[in-house]
Amino acid sequence: MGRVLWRSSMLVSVILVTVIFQLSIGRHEKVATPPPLPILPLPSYSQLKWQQREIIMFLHFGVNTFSDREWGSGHEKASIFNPSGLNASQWASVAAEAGISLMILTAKHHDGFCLWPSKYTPHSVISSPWKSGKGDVVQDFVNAATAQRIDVGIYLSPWDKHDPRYGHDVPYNEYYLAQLQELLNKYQNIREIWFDGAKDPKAQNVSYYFSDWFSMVKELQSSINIFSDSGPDVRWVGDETGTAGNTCWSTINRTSLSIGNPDITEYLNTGDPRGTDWLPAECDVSIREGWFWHKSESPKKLSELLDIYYNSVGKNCVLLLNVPPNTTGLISDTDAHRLKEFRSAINTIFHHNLAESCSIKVSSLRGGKEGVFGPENMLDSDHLWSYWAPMEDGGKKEHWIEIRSRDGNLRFNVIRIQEAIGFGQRIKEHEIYVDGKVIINATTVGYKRLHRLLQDVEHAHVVTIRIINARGVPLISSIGLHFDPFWHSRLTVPRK
Ligand code: FUL
Repeated sequence: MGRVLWRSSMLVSVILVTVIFQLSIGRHEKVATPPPLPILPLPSYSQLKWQQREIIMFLHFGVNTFSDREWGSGHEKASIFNPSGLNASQWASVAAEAGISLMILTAKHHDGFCLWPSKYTPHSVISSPWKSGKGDVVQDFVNAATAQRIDVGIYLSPWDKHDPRYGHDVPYNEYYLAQLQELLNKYQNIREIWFDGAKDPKAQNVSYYFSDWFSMVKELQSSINIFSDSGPDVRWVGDETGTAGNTCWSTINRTSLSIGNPDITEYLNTGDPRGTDWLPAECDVSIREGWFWHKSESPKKLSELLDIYYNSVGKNCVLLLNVPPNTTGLISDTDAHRLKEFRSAINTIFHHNLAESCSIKVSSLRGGKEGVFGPENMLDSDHLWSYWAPMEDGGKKEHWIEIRSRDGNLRFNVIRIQEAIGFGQRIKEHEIYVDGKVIINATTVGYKRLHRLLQDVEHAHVVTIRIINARGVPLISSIGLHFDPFWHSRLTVPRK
């Protein structure tokens, strides 16, 4: 009762203050209604940039490429690292053609071999025959990516099976920190750093000084995103299949997370609507079965990559797709070709938005018809700061968007909804109706939610999106009705 009274008196005072304000600025001057208050937690500038990338590329490369293994023993001879035609520009061209804006390289994997000439260990390119020990893969990678205007990231495995300091807390942490400083001082503008929680349970015990590592990273490069099971900027999604939860919050409680803890994978997969930290999920998966290149493996089919896309990017995550260079030091033609097909399929699906030729009605408008929060904002190319905002309602009313076809002939099989996450992730539950019949009953939306329908919708008149539960008024930055021709053919063409 007290709460209801408090709410009504708040509403009355908001209306009063608004009226007084309008009177005080005079009748002829128009000022815009300000945006609504955000709902915390919010993404940082770097997290927002990361989210908009949608697909990023992982490159697993190192001694495993030559030993045909996934996890090296740590006893590999540096002499096996000898790519006959390494050309990082080819990696960057493949990425650029696939519309990728960030590439992450395994500077050191669990085997401990370093792809750059580290002064803290001889177990690196220095001791390899490649370029007579004078090469630096990380430098080549950074140069090539930069030339294509692609950003770079680095993976530095905490688990090190080679270094004798591993197993001794202080010496190993000193070594690890020294390498972090070496990398982040030498190679500038690193946008993501990957701290992998993987480790054989039988491996030696060592405490990683994460707080020291993270502080050092932020000290050296301020616009970097730190990835680990527990962030602090990007979290692991909890599996390596490229699949986020059907419910996927970018919010979570960091205090409930720890790195390398197998018991938290489900929590990582779904996030937490009550989470106090903005920590969006990244879905890492390889284009092939393994993370490293193996002659015996081939890339996934286009239909599998599209499934992954819908299950990651389509569920509010960023897809980190691994494309491993081969023993020559190049991305194999088969993989490059598949990646190109993948990008072109995504472009084909989302290039045309049927909603653009429809009339859009909404349940209410913040600031009324004169305001700047109209439904047209959901059809422009700004998917963050231009959005439809309904009237504030104290959380009581239902909000809806009605997409009405002008000729009653809508044909689509994908529905896209995007929230203006700059104001916090809000939607808890939504439903979609086609001509009055419910076809989707789902939970979160976030930066992007894609519903790929089991059956094509044909000859539809009206599509209604109802937001039935949210952490505040929903703010929708974009909507789309699309037709995915690959999905359709997947149902009819038998899988090879
Ligand atoms: C895992 C590692 O063990 C794999 O080798 C790979 O690097 C993958 C991305 O993370 O945890």
